[in-house]
Amino acid sequence: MRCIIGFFVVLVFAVSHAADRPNAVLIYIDDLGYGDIGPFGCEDIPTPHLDRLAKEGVVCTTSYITNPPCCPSRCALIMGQYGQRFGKYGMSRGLAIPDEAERPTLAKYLSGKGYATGQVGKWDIGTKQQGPLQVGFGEVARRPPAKQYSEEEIAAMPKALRKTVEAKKGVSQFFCIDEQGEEQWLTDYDGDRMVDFIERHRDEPFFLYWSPLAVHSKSIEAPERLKSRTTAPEERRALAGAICAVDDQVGKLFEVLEAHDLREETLIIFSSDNGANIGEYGTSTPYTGGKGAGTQKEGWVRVPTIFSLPGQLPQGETYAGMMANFDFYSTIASYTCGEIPEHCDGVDLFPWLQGKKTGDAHKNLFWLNNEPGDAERRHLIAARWQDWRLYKKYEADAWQLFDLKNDPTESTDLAAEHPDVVKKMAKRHADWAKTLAPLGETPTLKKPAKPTVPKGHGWETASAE
Ligand SMILES: [Ca+2]
Repeated sequence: MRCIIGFFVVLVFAVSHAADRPNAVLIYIDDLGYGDIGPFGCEDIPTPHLDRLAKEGVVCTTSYITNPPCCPSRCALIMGQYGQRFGKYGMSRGLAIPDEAERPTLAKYLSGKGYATGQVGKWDIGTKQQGPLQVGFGEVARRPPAKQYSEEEIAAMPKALRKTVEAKKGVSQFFCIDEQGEEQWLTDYDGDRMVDFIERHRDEPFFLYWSPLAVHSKSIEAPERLKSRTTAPEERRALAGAICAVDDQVGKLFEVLEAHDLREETLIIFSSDNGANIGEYGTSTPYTGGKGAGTQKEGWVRVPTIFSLPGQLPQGETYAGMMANFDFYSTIASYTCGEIPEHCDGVDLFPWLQGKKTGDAHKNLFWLNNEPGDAERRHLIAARWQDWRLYKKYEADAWQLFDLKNDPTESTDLAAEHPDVVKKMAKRHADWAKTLAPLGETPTLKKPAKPTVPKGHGWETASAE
């Protein structure tokens, strides 16, 4: 009898354990533009799974990254803070992220709470010694070998593709070789790793971070089977095809979660590390700007974001308030563990997404990239408040002011008409800047014995380190 009671106690505990310790999947696409998926108005690239995610979730139309581009954006994301809080004012690639007990990365925080934590895809965080396993992830998917094109394959390529592939000595950027020795589109390979991770950890609380190389340039290798699904004009067919592959993986995610009845206890966050790559014909519609020549405009930092958690978050709704990528940390921490570490700049977004709170999750957001070593096109000093965007490129410049609601393309500078707004926002920016750490020094580190993300197939675990 005691044995039977014991069995039921274990069973009841296991059930409540699953409900109390929900899962989170964070998808962070590289260079996906605000206007390049269906839920954000894109019409020439079919994204049925993202459309479904939006239908079963909340589309966040004023979601920002505060530290562009790739590397700083990911560092801010994983730390749950403005990058400037740890001295990151620009690209600063190789600058360490904090390694402090009281300031854990999101992965370290969740690992410490007993979560199975895994990362798949591009890393680009911290120093060359700070790989996923070193900053708190329990597992990292090894990077598969790249496909090596044969001379015959190269000779048969259209000229532009041939030029790109030859520049890389025939090594493919987006085709890899899978465990069976077959070539596979890297994004598809990543999706299979996501499925594998969830399959293996379905009976325990997990956090999965998928940060694919897609849809970073150059998407030119995108195969016809992907491109032909779109109605994109010729110049953006490659990017469009690459986006289709991203959408496919969201489909795989739905499938594996549903197969194990985990859909309603797994928060899915989908977002991008920075705005559209204009060079690849990405779009920021209705805004302008993006990666490349457009880094001074809204489209560089405003990204397409979707939250989905049927049963707890509304479905088919839009949240138009201001929020930032560092809110992902605090929202995941709050949802999974019921608390937010003190160092976080972010808030738990649930009350806003649920409509319990209205307006902006952050009344003000700030940008400050004046790192002397960074590319000048990326210098950016800006603030957002209500519908206003205050902006200048260099400290010595005059402020410009734009009304994003009535002028999303930032065509008319209203600074002279609204000196009071300029003064107020500039003062807030200056006050915020006073709270930041000084510019960090990027170390010159020797190449580590092992690459930051291990190469091969399968998974490397922290316990094997
Ligand atoms: Ca990027």
